[in-house]
Amino acid sequence: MANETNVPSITNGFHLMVDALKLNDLETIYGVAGIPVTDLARLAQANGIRYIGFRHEQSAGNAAAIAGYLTRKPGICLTVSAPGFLNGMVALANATTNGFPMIQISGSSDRATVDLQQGDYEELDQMNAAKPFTKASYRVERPEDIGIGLARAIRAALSGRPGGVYLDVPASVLGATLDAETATRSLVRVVDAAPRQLPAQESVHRALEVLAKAERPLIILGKGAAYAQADADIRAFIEETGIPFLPMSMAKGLLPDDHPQSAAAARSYALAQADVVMLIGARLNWLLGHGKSPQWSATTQFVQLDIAATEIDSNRAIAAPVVGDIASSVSALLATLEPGQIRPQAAWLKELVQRKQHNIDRMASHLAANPDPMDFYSALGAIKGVLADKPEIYVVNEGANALDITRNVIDMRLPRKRLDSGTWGVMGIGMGYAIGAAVVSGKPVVAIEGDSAFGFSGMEIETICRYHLPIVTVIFNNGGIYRGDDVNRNGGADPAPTVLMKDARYEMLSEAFGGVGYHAVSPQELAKALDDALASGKPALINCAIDPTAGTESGHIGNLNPQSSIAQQK
Ligand code: ADP
Ligand code: TPW
Ligand code: MG
Repeated sequence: MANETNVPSITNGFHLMVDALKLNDLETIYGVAGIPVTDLARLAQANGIRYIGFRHEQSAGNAAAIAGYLTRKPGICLTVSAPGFLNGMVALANATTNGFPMIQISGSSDRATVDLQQGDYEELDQMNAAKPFTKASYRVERPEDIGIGLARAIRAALSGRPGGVYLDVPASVLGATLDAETATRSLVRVVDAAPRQLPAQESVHRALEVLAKAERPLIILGKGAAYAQADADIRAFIEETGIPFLPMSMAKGLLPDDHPQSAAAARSYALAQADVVMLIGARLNWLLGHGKSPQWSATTQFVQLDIAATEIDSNRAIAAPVVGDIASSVSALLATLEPGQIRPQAAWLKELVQRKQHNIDRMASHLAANPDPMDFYSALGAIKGVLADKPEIYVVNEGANALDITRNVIDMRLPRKRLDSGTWGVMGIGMGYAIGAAVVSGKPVVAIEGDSAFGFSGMEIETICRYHLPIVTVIFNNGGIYRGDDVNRNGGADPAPTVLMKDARYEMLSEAFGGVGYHAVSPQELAKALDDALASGKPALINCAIDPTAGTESGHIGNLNPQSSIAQQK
């Protein structure tokens, strides 16, 4: 009756935020509830948004970030004020660093009190705290700005190089009322949030000319290429030109790792010997030795495809930049390429094949050895066997040795199936990425985790069990960070800085929450456990006993530890 008598119906900030998310097809929220966002989570769930509640905001944020990477829609993370906000910030900063689209929406305390620093509950100037770690940081101050605020956040997260965006929503804005008609009009559905960015045609010609002069060309695929979802065109360009390619870790599977043109097994040789390198969505950062000596030749010329113009010449001069989105750039290259224009020298391809074979043989003998206790290779040999006919499975991976050796051993055959520590080499992404991947895809996930790496997000095993997600966590338990055999240099009873509990029964964590737990001490037990766990489709954790002396300090990047000409005391 009231509506028929000119009394406008009323809505509030909670409803507006839910409506704004739904209007933009943002269908999942990853978060931790509490003041002032509990009712936002409840209302979202009531209105058909899937809400995944975590044990720690960092994992919620990591799930949102990887969901963004996989779906090209910003992953939404919901946090409470101050400490919850800060817990989520590591994930938001990591998303920005890796180029994953994500929005962290956080409740915040009373503006007037916060700004006069009068000591509010969970007081923090969150919007400004977020700025250095994000692509953009906004605050909504009025309920009628929720729609435009979310629209700005979506566009900032998705356009150009994707990244993490912070959206601050004070408690008062969530609770504020306004009339339903004004509210409806204030909502914004974002049109074309990641517009195509066409490369200049002259840049396309220049790139092809540089490649045409190459004798020993090489293509490096990065996670920007994987994110672009231009899989068929990238493959066509590589196959038509015959140029060997090298995938960065998260670009593995863009073309299958067993593709004849893959130079992965001859990586250092290929980097050092190539005369022209084409980077497709990969930065010349530390992961590529900054493009400099000793890994690279000083005379190598570069072609670089990237959406961010400022990435060009960041570490080395780029002879042929192609600035645009990768789908448009690769399609322009294909359209402009003339038959036979690019021909790698036969001798180059032959050298790479020989180097590859040598390394593949060496790897095969590592994998076949059957040491007791297991080392990383024998354990991974077992996992490789089980995953061989299951290319659709996601592999999440973190650790040091557990990361580096898995990356080399486990082949990927489909794009965007490998999710790992990425640009920062960060620990703590494991369970969050596994949950995000399982939620958006409904597909099984195998998380291969160092025992230290696992600890950063281990409590999310409860989340995995609570939502019945098909995630199998494999822990490479070598009793520590890098190794489990270091000693206390003062001879005291405390363990050494890198040592963790050697005989920890991590599998019981899974059992505690109704999941299955396995303890594997041989490759046969590990293969059987993984097979059974995947067949069941239920949450499981496999604790693998790995030789505490099997790893090396810092895995493959021990050279990054500070060196000093003065010998260490003791
Ligand atoms: P990796 O770690 O695999 O080497 P990086 O994260 O260092 O990859 O590099 C990815 C690059 O891809 C970034 O420079 C980013 O700007 C770029 N990029 C991301 N998405 C796109 C896209 N759709 N089109 C073009 N470039 C992109
Ligand atoms: C957020 C430093 C790099 S690798 C690693 C740490 C703590 C763990 C290595 O041990 P793990 O693997 O996982 O058992 P393994 O197989 O070699 O024994 N804090 C953060 N990120 C990083 N990278 C670190 C610390 C680190
Ligand atoms: Mg370890």
